[in-house]
Amino acid sequence: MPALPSTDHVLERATSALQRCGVDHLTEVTGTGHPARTPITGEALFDVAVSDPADVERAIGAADACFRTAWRDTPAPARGQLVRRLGELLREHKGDLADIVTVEAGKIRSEAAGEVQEMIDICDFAVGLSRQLYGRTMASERPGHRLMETWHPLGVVGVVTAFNFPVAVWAWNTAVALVCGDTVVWKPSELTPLTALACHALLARAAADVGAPADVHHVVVGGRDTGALLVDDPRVALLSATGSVRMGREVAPRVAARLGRCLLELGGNNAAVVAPSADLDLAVRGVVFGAAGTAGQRCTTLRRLIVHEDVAEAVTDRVVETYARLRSRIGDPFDDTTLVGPLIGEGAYRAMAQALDQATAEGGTVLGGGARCLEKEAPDAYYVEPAVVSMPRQSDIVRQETFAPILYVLTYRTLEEALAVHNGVPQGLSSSIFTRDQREAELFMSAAGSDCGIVNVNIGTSGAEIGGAFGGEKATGGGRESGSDAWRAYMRRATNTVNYSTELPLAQGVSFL
Ligand code: UN1
Repeated sequence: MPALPSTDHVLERATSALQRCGVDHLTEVTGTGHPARTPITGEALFDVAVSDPADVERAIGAADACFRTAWRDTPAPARGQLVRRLGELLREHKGDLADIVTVEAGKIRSEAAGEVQEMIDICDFAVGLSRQLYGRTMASERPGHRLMETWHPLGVVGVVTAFNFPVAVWAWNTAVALVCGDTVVWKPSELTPLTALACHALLARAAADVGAPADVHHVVVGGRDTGALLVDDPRVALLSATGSVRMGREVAPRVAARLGRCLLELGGNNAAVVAPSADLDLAVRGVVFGAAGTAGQRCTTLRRLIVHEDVAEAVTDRVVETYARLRSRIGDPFDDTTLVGPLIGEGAYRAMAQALDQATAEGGTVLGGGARCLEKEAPDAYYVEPAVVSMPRQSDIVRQETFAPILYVLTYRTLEEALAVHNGVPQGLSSSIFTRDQREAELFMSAAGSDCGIVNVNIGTSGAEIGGAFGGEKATGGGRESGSDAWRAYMRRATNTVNYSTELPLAQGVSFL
């Protein structure tokens, strides 16, 4: 098992990466601080300043003023130049940002680098988008009239992100919001303030380099109370929040009460159906990455395996065998041989242990994994063996999202039955089917198939590319971020009717005067 580094070593790595990104951490330390921690050892690194309500007020005020006086009137392709420069700086500092992601979120090297790549990709996408904020022209029913739509910037976008994708989800929102002419106030998870300070420093540098106003972007550091100030402020035109269903249920009615806009990306309880015709080698690899990757802490993590009874034993045995091999690859996420890093903290570990107990009480059998590891070396860190649990049916615990590496295995006889189980959970983020039968694949993607926002064939549930719209249905919140036409959520649409005739015909044939 890869040995753990000391907290001092992790601190040194974080500090030098932060400095290269343009953050001098010493200036961030204040009396009323908030400790930045690393899940690698579970210990505190140093304090960062927490924003008080006056800081949040100043951030929103400055972002709002910048929107009104400068950014919304800057041509979109010129706004794109800011994002182009940000993309260049992200390329230059890919290793530094990946280091900070590993320090704060505990992601293994390749996944941390992949997350930064996702930021670079969305910057490329957004630069192209800055010349493609297209509106339609419609045929007017009146002679001498033109009917069209124009997309305008919306205002301040409040971005609230979670610990598990501390930089990519910010980048999806921010790169797109900036080219759309919005300004951004970002509240990162209180578990990952350092990644936020690094991203903010890089964006500030990009703004200085291209002559964009510094106030296009602000970071506020804090917990729920800080987030609530964004939620309730009428100047925040769009609140884009990623997190738990519980958080979404609190946020959505409050934003609705002021008739603001919300974009929610909440929990998933993602499943893969493995059909008898599936390529089992491919399916097992897809399942294991989806379920054990990122130590089960993606919103797209595979949590339920719905496998046909003819192949259930073969698939389950192979997944359990592969999980057993993972056991020697749990540990220091900075070590290149590690595949499973730490859970974010004690709460996540307790939730996992409780879920395993409940699963057993509901008739489940733990087929492998579930134990805590490395507790002697790092008593405050929480490393776990990813668990596979066979369930007799989709009981209560299976219907919940436990943000930890637990894969529940259920079997099915007919595809109809598999679909009922698949869709029989409150969440609707990501889904996949492993099959070589085209009818099954098409049915799974049809209106009568998976009810999720992401529906895959012969790949796992996680690891979506930025080019598609990302988000889900039902309790996942309905929002879409990232690619495709998700940009529309960050703009307001004006419908324009222009009369270039000398007459004034009224629509619907109405006559008046
Ligand atoms: C998340 O876990 O909040 O599709 C985002 C994926 C990543 C994004 C996950 N591209 O797994």
